[in-house]
Amino acid sequence: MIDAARTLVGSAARIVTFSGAGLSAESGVPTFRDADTNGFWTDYDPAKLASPEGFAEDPELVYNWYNERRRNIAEVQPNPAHLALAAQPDIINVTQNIDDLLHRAGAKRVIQLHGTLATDHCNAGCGFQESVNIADPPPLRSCPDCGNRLRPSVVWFGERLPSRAWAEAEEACLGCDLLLVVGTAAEVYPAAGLIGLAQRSGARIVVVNTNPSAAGEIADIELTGPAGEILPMLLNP
Ligand code: BV8
Repeated sequence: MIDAARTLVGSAARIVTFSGAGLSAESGVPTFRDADTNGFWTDYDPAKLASPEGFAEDPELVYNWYNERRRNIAEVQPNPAHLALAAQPDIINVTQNIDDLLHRAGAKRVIQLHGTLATDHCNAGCGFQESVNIADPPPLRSCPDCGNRLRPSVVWFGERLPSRAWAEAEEACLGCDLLLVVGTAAEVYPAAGLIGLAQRSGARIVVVNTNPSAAGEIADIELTGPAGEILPMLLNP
């Protein structure tokens, strides 16, 4: 299977990757689905905390939960999967991840559909935003411009995706001839809809995942195993 996938990679002119939490798992960043194996997921329901309602109900809890995740990401390193992608400058990386590991691996073309932990912005939408030091993040605080709260610049459940990132991701998936789907359960929409969009536009689909996923049903090739082992085998010359 890996040889067949390598042949697809070799003959593809425009490769796009669509990734999720599994891409960063081997770096030591907990995913959403294996919540029972690590601290900051076990006590909380991500879908509840990662929502405007959750933030409104307990802004301190939600903001501190993101700061815990910020410190975790600051302490870990890109893994061989991030590095293998970063070594291919022509690949466009569409990711649901809010970490900066692809950027730190040197990837130049990264589209973050669900935002980033590296920035806060005004929850009231006045336009204020500022970068934060994820290694030593600031506390929950008010917007200096309008007095409302600042929040992490991530997309919460029930919120629309950033329109520019969405447009760029759609264009990339419509125009690609190979979509590598890496480390995602492919259950969160509208992001997961990009896989079907690419396929309907004629792209071949290769899935890399340690477990079966919804993407497997429409994949041309499904490679089962850790991204940190498979992507170097798939992409390195
Ligand atoms: C929207 C940022 C509408 C925040 C995230 C009911 C009510 C409200 C909404 C909905 C609803 N029903 C459906 C919806 C839509 C909802 C949705 O899809 N819900 C799902 C749960 C059914 N979507 C939304 O709400 C979206 N917005 O619809 O707005 C709208 C429209 C117009 C105008 C206004 C509003 C917004 C969704 C974005 C939510 N934000 N993240 C944060 O991180 O805190 S989603 C979150 O899930 C992350 O981004 C994560 O990446 C993403 C998806 O999860 P995965 O990446 O797939 O991670 P997961 O843990 O699930 O899986 C990991 C995979 O990796 C597994 O398959 C595993 O096997 C694999 N793996 C593990 N280790 C490895 C590996 N693979 C390879 N190698 C390894 N080593």
